[in-house]
Amino acid sequence: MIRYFKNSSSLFLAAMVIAILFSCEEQVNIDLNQEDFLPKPRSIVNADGTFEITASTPINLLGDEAKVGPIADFFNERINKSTGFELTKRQISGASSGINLYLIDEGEEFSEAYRVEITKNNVIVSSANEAGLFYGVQTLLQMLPPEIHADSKQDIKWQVSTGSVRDRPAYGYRGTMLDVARHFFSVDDVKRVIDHIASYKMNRLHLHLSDDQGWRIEIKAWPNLTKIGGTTQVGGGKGGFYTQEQYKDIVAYAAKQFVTIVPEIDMPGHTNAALASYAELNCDGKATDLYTGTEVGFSTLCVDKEITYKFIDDVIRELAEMTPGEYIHIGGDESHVTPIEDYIPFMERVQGIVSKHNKKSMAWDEIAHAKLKENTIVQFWAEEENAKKGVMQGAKVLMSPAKRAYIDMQYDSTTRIGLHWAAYIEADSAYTWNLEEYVKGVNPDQIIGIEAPMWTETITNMDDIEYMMFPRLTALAEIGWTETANRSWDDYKERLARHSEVWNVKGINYYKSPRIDWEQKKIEE
Ligand code: TNX
Repeated sequence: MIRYFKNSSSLFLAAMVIAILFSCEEQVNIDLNQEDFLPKPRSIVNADGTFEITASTPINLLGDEAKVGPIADFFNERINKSTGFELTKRQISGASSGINLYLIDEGEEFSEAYRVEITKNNVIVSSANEAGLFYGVQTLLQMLPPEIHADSKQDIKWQVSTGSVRDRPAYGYRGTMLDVARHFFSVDDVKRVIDHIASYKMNRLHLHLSDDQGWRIEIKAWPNLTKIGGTTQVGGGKGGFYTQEQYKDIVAYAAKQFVTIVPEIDMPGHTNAALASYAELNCDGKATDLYTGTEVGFSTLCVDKEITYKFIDDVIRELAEMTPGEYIHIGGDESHVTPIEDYIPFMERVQGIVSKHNKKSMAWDEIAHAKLKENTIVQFWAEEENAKKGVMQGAKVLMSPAKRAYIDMQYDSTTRIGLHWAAYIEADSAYTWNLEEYVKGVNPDQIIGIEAPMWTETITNMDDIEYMMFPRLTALAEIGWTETANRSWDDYKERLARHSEVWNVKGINYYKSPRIDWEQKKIEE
């Protein structure tokens, strides 16, 4: 079964010969090197010729059907509306004509690595793991005409160029954060964000589930958190929250696209919604008023009260029970009214609660003031000193430098939404940096990856989210996926311009950055 790998180069030679023989046939020949892949794959080999998907193309499942079947279903679902096809799945034992999804049962040392090999007769997407197979399918989708994303049937030929792609990510953690506390977003909105990030091979969605302005996750032991704390948001709107069933639905939806949800309960600061819901969490025993403004740093849990730790234990326990991912994010940022001598033992104790529930802690970089538990991740956003303090304690760092990776920042001073306290982040500024060099003293092997946070003080609906995401999400996804040596702004911006046709088809209102020539057309032979 593994033989085609060894012979792949001769297979391509054969494919090329066949392609030349049949070159009089009418076909669109796209050079694979001109494809608008985002993020850029590690290696691309072009061949002459095309493979066409028709209504009768089968999807061959090679390997464990329970694992490969859902990935075939995902592909079918994605292409169904635009093609009108429902491709037949069949379990077979060797690659055949059609689209082959091949889960190799041995021998790949890199998780998420995949290959896509295309000849005139077949497509073989292969990987040693399901995530890799899924990314191979995402790459195949990027090879198809942009109209593949239309929601009505299109009368065009569904051709892809022959050749091969071999690929694997540079970093294992590639994510986005969505702040659902400042403004609440529906389950459907969160699912659309998951679709977006997964299509660029990101694999984590961090949900900022609590802050001064709102508590967004049902906790059965503390019902007022949502009954009271869930009823507001910035600007005074009605807020909202996810029931545990809805949260589990989000987790399951994300898992199908190999995205892990990282839930955050921010503490000891950013806690006004909880403090307004339960008087006993306050040192003076009085509930605060609900808050709908955008100030930060004015609230704190009462670190001296035992009830505070009972509260945290209940919240983390319920959250851990419905979160299959390994991390619980415990915030720890901007606790300006918690004295440092209180902050440190508090963050140490909360890490212990997280481990007790068999999860690992993640927290904003301020946590490095405290003693870190083994496996705690420091999320760098503001203070390089904190990131360095973290690695000196042996911790790994997640990179979210606000000056480059905060997708709630305005593009320039005229952007109608967004903040600019860290920087204006134009399309090129989001792209032209790398994880290895950003903080001197934090080395590649100490970095787990990248996360692009979307804070939502000024962002109120899906249209706003997409406007701030595109075209920066693709830049940050590529920084996490593609090795630095294989990236360049000039090459990226051309791929991006061509890829924007996908956003047009999907109805995404993206920012038409003047740094990009959006009229760039696909180079056709
Ligand atoms: C800083 S980043 C914050 C958030 C704000 C954000 C706005 C971080 C850990 N804290 O509370 O929403 O700036 O950009």
